[in-house]
Amino acid sequence: MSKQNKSDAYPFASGGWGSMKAVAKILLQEKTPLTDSRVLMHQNKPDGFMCVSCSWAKPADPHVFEFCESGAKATAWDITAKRVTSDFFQVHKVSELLKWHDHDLEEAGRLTEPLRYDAQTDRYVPVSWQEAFDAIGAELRALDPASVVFYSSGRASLETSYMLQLFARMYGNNNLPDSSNMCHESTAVGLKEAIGVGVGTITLEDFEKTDLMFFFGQNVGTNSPRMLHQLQDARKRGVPIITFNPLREPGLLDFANPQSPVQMLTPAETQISTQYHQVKTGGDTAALLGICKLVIEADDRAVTSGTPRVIDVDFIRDHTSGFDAFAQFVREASWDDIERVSGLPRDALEAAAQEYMNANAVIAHYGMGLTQHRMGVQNVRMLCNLLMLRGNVGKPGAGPSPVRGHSNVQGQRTVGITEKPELAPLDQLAKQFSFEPPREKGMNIVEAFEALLDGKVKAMFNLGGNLVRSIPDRVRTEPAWATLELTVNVATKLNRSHLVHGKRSYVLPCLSRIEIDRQESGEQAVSMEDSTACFHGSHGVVEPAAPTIRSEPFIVAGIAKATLGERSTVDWDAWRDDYSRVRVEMGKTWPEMFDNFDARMWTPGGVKRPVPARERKWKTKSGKAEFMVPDSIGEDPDMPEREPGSLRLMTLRSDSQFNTTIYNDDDRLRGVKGSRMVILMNPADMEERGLSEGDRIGLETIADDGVERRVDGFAVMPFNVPQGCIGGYFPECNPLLPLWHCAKESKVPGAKSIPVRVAASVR
Ligand SMILES: Nc1nc2c(c(=O)[nH]1)N[C@H]1C(S)=C(S)[C@@H](COP(=O)(O)OP(=O)(O)OC[C@H]3O[C@@H](n4cnc5c(=O)[nH]c(N)nc54)[C@H](O)[C@@H]3O)O[C@H]1N2
Ligand SMILES: Nc1nc2c(c(=O)[nH]1)N[C@H]1C(S)=C(S)[C@@H](COP(=O)(O)OP(=O)(O)OC[C@H]3O[C@@H](n4cnc5c(=O)[nH]c(N)nc54)[C@H](O)[C@@H]3O)O[C@H]1N2
Ligand SMILES: [Mo]
Repeated sequence: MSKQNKSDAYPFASGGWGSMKAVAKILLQEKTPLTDSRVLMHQNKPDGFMCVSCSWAKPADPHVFEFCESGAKATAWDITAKRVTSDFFQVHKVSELLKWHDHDLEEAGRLTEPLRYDAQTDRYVPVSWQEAFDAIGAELRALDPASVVFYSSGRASLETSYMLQLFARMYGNNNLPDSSNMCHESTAVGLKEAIGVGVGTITLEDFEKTDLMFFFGQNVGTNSPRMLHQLQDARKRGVPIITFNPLREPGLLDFANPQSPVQMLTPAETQISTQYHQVKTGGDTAALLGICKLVIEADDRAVTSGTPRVIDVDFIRDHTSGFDAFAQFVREASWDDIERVSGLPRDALEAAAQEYMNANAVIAHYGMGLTQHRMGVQNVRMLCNLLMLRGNVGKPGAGPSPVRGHSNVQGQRTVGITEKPELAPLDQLAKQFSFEPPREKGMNIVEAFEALLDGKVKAMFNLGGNLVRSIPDRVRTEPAWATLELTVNVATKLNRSHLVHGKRSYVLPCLSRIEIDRQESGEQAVSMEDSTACFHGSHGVVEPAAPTIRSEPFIVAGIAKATLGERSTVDWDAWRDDYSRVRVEMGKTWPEMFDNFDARMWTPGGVKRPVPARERKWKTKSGKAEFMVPDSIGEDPDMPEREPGSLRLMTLRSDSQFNTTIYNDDDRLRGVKGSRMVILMNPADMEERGLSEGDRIGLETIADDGVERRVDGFAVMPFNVPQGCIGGYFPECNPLLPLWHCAKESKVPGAKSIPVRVAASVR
């Protein structure tokens, strides 16, 4: 862990002076009084609030300023001085607001009053909380529970999530998708199959014990910048970092630590990646296979020559199954295929394999570059194959490290937000709350939208999120959203999904976690789970944006009570008044995780959730960690190289956005300024198409389902990216992503490999 000098005077971490300027700019833009920068002091501290941006671990011994540029922006965005009151809707009709840019909608400020859509005037009009709850309750009672979906976006606390899953199940369905369905569900499925638990196994302590780290498809500088501190410390110890990423991401190359005055004043940046391999998008299974092949062949030679073995023979014998079939497959794999699909020459993979074989404890970090593919689950399993070859699971300094997205997305799954009944403790819930929970599988997010397109989904309850923008296939899904009978959105800020409303629609403004939450029993705290499976308490530090805003538990309790009435044995009012009562129930449902949680939730560094694979206990079908033989080495079934000139589009985040929340149009780290409508392209691909920098192009999806998917108006920008691969921004590119182009086992949309062609170009 980092041993920074606590008196270091530089408040804005994550990447040098540019980062500090960006933070100052957004504090000014949001008119947050400068004193509010003191709010940032409470961010990610054991006695403060947990950042609303990413879910990276919170150290027990935090820095003075345990936040980064991205986290500071997210905080400023929530505690903005700007407000959207009901007067705003007197001025702006919904049809007018539909023409606004995503940025401008959220930039208008915090929502302050509960709102109901009024079709006659085409406006949102104020409604009292009780009226809203009663009306929503009546609507839900009138609908078939099978036709209602409860989406969670990943920010809501463990307490709110526990309440929501119980409400949905008492109401009558398991339709509880969350944002991980578009994100790390490939991890939940892949790691569960491989090592018996759907979360990563490392904690911050492992950073101090590791001798090598891999980075597959995760953009740490933008999406989890606080992690750069641990990476920098490891680098100072001489730990190599080997990165696989099609783009040369500045945040993965160097890091200037703004908490270190010396670094800020001199150009003494730390080199983050010691090897950087620009794998082709979708080529990771092939690259991993190449490294596995080199390891297994080195081991074969060791057997022949009688030298020490290269693979961890004891681990493989005692703890795994399926090794022989995997080794056979690996030995037979051809270098031609590996090099063609990965886009990497053999000697590059040899350099990576050599480091891997020299290291005793290896961590593999990864993100959307592995999971958001048709082969997303297979990518995750190949990564496990590589780790397992040398026993790199369940020992200090080693293990898979999925870097999760939303600040409580992992925790929501932990407390029962899941459409998969087998992952929820239904028997226990039945006993604890005297009801019969539904046993049929619910819908994940892709299935929910397929059903919506088929007219089978009638209502969507959204605990955060902006699905109209975040989901694939906007050309089809956005019009379908407008056919819903009922949309209920619990939100902090206005977004497009509130405007493309259902026939009846409610927008319910909720507190941000940064705000003080006062209920009958006093100020309330909530809790979340970070990326390393540690739970943390969090309480707000600023006054609510308006006295009419309610907390998420308040809103869920209100709707649950109004919908379920006598049917429910839960005293929803009591839960609303005192969240520790919810934690007591969580403790009854999962004593191993939440027993006596109220007393433990403020533990510095968090409460470690039991993760059996950390102890080499494998909750898989065979009771062992499982090797997997890949179906193919990563050729995308939707993307055979069938059309000359076809390109693979990866949709990316900039450093000025949080998912569909756009802070501004710049991407400082990648050097993009003033527009998000850009396509990053290899200069040779540009030349082949007669394109020069700044030329305008349209992109068209290559698919034969008769749907035209096309977006125009992109400017081409030359970029260091492999030929055949291009990058664009999410959510602007979402109309190009077909709903069915998703991983078959996890249904995570293949947002990192959309087959496209350049449709038109204008100079
Ligand atoms: N500031 C900020 N922080 C965030 C978010 C945000 O929007 N803004 N979003 C949050 C959420 S919900 C999530 S899920 C995470 C997402 O964080 P990441 O997992 O980092 O996701 P992306 O930004 O989509 O980009 C992933 C990286 O994968 C690379 N990549 C693309 N295709 C491939 C491939 O085929 N192989 C490999 N090896 N690499 C590839 C891209 O070049 C990019 O660097 O961040 C969270 N944190
Ligand atoms: N093409 C493409 N598509 C993608 C991705 C990609 O990389 N490429 N990434 C996918 C991923 S990883 C994810 S996680 C999804 C995200 O998809 P979503 O969950 O749909 O979207 P967000 O942008 O995270 O949600 C933003 C909205 O949440 C609301 N909000 C903010 N804070 C709070 C809060 O504290 N409480 C409540 N109730 N509401 C709040 C605000 O109103 C805000 O407008 O998008 C996915 N879609
Ligand atoms: Mo995500």
